[in-house]
Amino acid sequence: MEKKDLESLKRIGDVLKKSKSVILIPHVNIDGDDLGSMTALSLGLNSLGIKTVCMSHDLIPDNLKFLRNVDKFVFSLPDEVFDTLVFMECTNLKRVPENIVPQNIAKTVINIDHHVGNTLVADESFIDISASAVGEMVFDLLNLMEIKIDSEMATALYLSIISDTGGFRYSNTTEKTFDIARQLLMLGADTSLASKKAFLSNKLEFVRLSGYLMTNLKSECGGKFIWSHLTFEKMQEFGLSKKDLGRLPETLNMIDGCIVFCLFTEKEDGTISVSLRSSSNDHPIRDYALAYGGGGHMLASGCTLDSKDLIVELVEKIKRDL
Ligand SMILES: [Mn+2]
Repeated sequence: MEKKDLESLKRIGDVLKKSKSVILIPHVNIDGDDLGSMTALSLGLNSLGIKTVCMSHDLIPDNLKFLRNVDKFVFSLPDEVFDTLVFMECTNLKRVPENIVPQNIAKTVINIDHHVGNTLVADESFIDISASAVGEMVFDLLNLMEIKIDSEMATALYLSIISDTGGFRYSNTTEKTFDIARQLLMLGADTSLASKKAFLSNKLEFVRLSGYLMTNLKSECGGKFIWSHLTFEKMQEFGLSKKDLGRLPETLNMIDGCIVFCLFTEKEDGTISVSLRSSSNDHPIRDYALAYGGGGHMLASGCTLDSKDLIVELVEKIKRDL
């Protein structure tokens, strides 16, 4: 770990240890990484007698409810001021749930993230873009704070890591990722349960919707660019809601020869949520996301389009670049 990272981690550890109450907030559309990281950190702080509240803007996906204390998550802001607020991978204010004014919630704000271009203003930030998941960073933080990682915390962190590495398949998987995974296994992480829940616990309706979308994938540029558009109506027809769609891009994006994959999902208000994936460092897709006010990683990013008219525009841009 670089010296400056170690220093910011130490400062964050000190702030947390001095806190009596801590609120943890993930980015909108909570996923396995921030959920697992928040859960592990929260349990760790509890073991020191620190009171924690985990608050999410979105409901927890059913398959991720197996972690301890996830049933204690709240979905609106409690009416109190906390000593410390921890933002878990909220890259910018667009990724923070609306109506959140950090200064009104806590005296000190901490920002933990592994995304490129984090612009969130905080008292203490720890940004490590080489980490495959924030779960890796929370693992280091807990160790630095000398908090014992029990088997349930280990399972939560393992879930973080497999969520963001696609089960150690993506190029963000490093030697350190495997090393932490090995340590989590030794600490008692239930690795097969986490994998089953992360990847093999889809709702039947989800699998059926995936099948529908698979038969309707659009192929451009000789198969180098594959995309699909899910309307709100279709999602409802299959009896699904936004929180059920977390891994949909990964489920559809498994076609040989495909470099850029894009899924457009219409939301209830008519805006379009865009998931972009690339399988080649020569064709990073983050700039597309940035152009529409989004962000993310070089090979996995997202943004929101104001209307479906912009789908054609973005599709044309990607085709031109390929
Ligand atoms: Mn992440």
